[in-house]
Amino acid sequence: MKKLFLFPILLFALSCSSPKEEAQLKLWYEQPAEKWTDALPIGNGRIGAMVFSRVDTERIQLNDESVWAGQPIDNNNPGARSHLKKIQQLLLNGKINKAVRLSNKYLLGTPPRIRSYQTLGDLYFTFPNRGKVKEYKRELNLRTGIVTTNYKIDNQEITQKIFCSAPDDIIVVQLNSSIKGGLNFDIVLKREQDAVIKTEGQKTIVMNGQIIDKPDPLRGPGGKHVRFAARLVANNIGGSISAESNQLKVKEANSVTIIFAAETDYSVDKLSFDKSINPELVCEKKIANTKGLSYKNLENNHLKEYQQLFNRVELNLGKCDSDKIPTDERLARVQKGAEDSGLITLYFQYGRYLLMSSSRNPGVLPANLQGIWNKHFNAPWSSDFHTNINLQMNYWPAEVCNLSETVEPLTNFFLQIMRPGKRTAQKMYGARGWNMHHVTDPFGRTALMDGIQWGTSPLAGAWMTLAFWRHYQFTQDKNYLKNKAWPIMKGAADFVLDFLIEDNQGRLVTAPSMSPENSYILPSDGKEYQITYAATIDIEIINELFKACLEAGEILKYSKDYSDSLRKVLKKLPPVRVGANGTIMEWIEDYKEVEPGHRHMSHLFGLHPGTTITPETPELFKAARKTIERRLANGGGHTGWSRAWIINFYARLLDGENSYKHLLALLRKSTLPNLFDNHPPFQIDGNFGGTAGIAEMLLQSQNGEVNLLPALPSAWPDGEFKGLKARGNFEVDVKWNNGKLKNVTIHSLSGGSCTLRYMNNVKTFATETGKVYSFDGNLE
Ligand code: FUC
Repeated sequence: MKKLFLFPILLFALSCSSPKEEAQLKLWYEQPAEKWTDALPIGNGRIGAMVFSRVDTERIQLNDESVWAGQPIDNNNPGARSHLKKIQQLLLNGKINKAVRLSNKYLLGTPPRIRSYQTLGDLYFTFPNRGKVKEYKRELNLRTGIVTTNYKIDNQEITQKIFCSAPDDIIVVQLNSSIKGGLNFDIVLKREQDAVIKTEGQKTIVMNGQIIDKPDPLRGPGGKHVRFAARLVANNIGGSISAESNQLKVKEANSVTIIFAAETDYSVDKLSFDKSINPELVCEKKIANTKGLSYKNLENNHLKEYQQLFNRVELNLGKCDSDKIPTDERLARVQKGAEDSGLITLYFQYGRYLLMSSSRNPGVLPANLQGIWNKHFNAPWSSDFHTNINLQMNYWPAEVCNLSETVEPLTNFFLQIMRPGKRTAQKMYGARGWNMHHVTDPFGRTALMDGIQWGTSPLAGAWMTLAFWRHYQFTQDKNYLKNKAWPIMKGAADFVLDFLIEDNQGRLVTAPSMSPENSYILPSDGKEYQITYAATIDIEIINELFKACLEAGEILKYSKDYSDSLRKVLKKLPPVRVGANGTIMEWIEDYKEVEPGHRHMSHLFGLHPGTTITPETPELFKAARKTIERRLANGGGHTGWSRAWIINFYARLLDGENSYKHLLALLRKSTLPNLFDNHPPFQIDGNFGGTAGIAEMLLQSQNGEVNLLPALPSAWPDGEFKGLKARGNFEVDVKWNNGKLKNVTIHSLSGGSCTLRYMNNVKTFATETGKVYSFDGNLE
């Protein structure tokens, strides 16, 4: 039995490791999407859709990034500041029970929750009963960002193409029939609540809506909130289109092109609705702008912008015959035990695609827990911005995968979040600067939310700022550093400076604090708690943030007194320590954890995404490995994002075999047929964390060196990448054979010194902007 089972798998694995050839980069299927997680996503960073490619009734589920329930309110608990000292003293003195009681009453936000990101609605094409469908195929081509559906009915061939254009900010669908007059269908736009849908003239459907929130003591007062609109225009070649009972009827057309626009009155600058925006007019304008442009013109506009970003990176992990197998079957084979390096390449490039499609201009909000793709009115975790790992993880692949532009919406959002964040710092903690907790929405709620056991992460904002520092490190854009990153970083550091208090041993500590979202057992009463003071992650975040501020301060020639004040504080922080069982201590005391297999591994922040646990700190480096092993031995890595984090951890431990093992586990246990990450349910952070992990295995640059193939697994003996980025603004191309570096080319985009490392071989050389430097496997 066993032998029989293994034989085809072995064959399959072998066929994937022969010489290289450009991968197809297509997700493709031989049947329409049944479930939402079979459908294929498109997006331009602001609007997007899930395409089902169905034959009887095509469904295109629509999203606009700012269709959110809720409104701006100040939900900081008014009792926080006056009770903070008391709570801090209780925590320092081990009176946790009392501290919990007071925190529930005086720290938890009022109201304590946010509302949900919502679907925009659905577009349907309903066809009359037709004959038997043959030769069905649907695909998402990552090289073009276009979803194509093809099938035959009798002698007629139908083709549907759909893409979401960033330059024109519209969705474009084209249907073609190989037989003249062969298209007969109805076009229907729907939304189950808060919207009115009508036709206008004979070829246009208009949706106008406004989210009506009911009063909810947990989420805030009710009212009429975000206004939204959508507009679609259908144009035919041959036949006719007419309006009838809020739908469009296509009769005997050869070809139909549909242009769809959507808009809300949300303004990121205001973190609120802006009543001066008329979403209906904006949609009209966007559609009017396409006047005179053919489908081909629109497709060309899209391709020009899309490919300029997408084509920057090539990855090849070995030729893969399995490109000839539909993606769902391919995934199923891997889930049964096969290995498929081509599927990993596809997963990697899909991660880049998803980030571009959910976070780029014209988008103004960062990618949320589901990117921009959400069919719910009340989504799991509100499809929100979770800042105790998830939003951070979304942006891990951005820089290294040569998609720096995707960080723009995140930066601009956080430049605004600083305002309510400042209020929270002041009102809750009496501190300067700004802070937030573990969750926020587009209206910028920054108070402590959900419950003190989930939300007591006053340094979540400080963690977020590292994405902006990283953006500078990779792009060397000093203007960005000065005008955008620095104000956010400095604001977070100012908060930390004021928030820290002295503990009974004279160390500077954070209080309240927690290790997201784990609990410990307090020895004195044997009970389980979450809140404490100076959880290890806080210390690691401060180390990282201050290190970044010191470097940034030097570049910007910021005041020396300020840098000195940071250095002084760094010296008084408690050290990150190793506990009795050889793992990194998760809390300030060597407490026993309630869930040793917890999905969060926050005390490993210093290893990844942080940069303070390295081979140069051998004791912590060793303990970090033990920490992961203990989590894994107790069921860790069970959510998609948690598994993705483990890939990155092992890459930082320079352990390619274990990175690879968990990459396979991500595909085997946490990946849906459309290659969306499965938390469960669908949550996009695992896609982004997995993509970053693959890059991290091939190239690292966090500690002053460009480390080539630092965690290459034996499963990828031959391969090549082009266009990955390293800190210092270097573009890196690498080829390897038989598991060994063959050659490397560095494109220096900002000049400066470059230090290359391959295993124990290190080479430093000066570079000039725009010049290219090539070396062989010995770095000669
Ligand atoms: C964190 C995680 C959960 C989930 C949620 C959105 O709180 O602990 O697993 O991913 O975010």
